[in-house]
Amino acid sequence: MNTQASKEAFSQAQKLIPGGVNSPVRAFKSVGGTPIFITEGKGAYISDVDGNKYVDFVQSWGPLIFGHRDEKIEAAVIDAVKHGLSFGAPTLAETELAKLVVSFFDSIDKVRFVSSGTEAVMSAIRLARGFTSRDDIVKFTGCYHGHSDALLVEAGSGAATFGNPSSPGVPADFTKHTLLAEYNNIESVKKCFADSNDIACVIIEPIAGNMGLVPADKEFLHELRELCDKNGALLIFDEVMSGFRGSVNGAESITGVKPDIVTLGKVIGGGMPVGAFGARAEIMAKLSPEGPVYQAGTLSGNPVAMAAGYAALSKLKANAQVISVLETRAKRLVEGMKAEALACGITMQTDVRGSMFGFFFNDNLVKNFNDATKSDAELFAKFHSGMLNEGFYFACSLYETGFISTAITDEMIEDTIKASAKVFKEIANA
Ligand code: HOZ
Repeated sequence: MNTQASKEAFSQAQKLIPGGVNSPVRAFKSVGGTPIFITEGKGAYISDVDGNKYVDFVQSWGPLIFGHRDEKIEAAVIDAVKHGLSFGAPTLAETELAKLVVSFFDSIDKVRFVSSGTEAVMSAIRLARGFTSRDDIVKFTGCYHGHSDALLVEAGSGAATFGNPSSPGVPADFTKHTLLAEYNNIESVKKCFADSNDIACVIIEPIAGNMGLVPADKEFLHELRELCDKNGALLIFDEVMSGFRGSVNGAESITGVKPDIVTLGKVIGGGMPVGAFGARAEIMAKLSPEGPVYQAGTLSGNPVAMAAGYAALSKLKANAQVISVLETRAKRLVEGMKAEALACGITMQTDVRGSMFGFFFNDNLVKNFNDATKSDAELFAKFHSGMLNEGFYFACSLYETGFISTAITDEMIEDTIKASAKVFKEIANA
């Protein structure tokens, strides 16, 4: 496969943009080679500057559940653009999207829109602190909640990919209120509550997607809920990635555990930059201008982003069963690849939640970040570049998740499995 134009584009970009990218994990550093530069996407496919075409299992890291250039979303965006790009004043579109979001989540009475997942989570933490009048927070090693100071501690995603789970530039004073626990280990959370009586909230990705895909055990989440209630702390589900991916009604509908605050992003923007956080009315009433907890943004509730989000979510409202169709495809994909790997003597651990899928080259089950780090990163890199060469675009880090969109057909899944068989054979025979 010729990727010369991408190589040249990357070299130009590196002269002007740190690392040549505007989000670190995109740089392909952990899988080797250079990132491919995308020219366009349509349905299940993306094309690059060299004219290569790939089946896209990244889907812009989650937002594009209906694939690239979904007709309804595209039309909604074009229509919104014709009315004006931004007003910094209320529009009907915000209330319409809010109504839709609230209709999906039992735990959300009111929602505020922001422009990114990072912003949503940062604001949710402030709200939890304001509501409880406490300072400490508990987060889990390997969970990623965006790049705000207090949360960039032992974080997953790009932070883990580059071995800097806690970043320089974050003053120790800013993270002294962040307590760390181990995912799926309730004793580690009990220890946090024993160490501090000032815990405002526990934040968790109930379906972790930033240390690879590692869903939380149901029982663990139930115990977490009980611990929070017993200690007067709020439970935050960070569903920026898993929202409308694991289930249309949130992880609460899969696990039976109701959070106090939910953070959202990705799918709710239909591909435009949007984040949101929501909770029951009593908690949201603390937020300015109703209450004293301050949070604001010039582009918050941007009309074009609201239109894209509304188009995406209303499609999901009308076709909620689509998640189980995607789940069946995702299961077939990982089971198929796992069997092909095994035939070549390679052991894979796989998991699926709705349209999210994950795999580790690991002999043992992965239940937390420590387990994930024991996966074979070199093998992952070989698999990634082999699949890219065959025309299949997977996330370029083992600490990320794969996504199926409705544009990916059963036939494409079978083609992916066939390609994986070829790649595993090449790896085994090398
Ligand atoms: N942190 C994002 C996925 N977990 C990656 C964002 C990006 O590089 O676009």
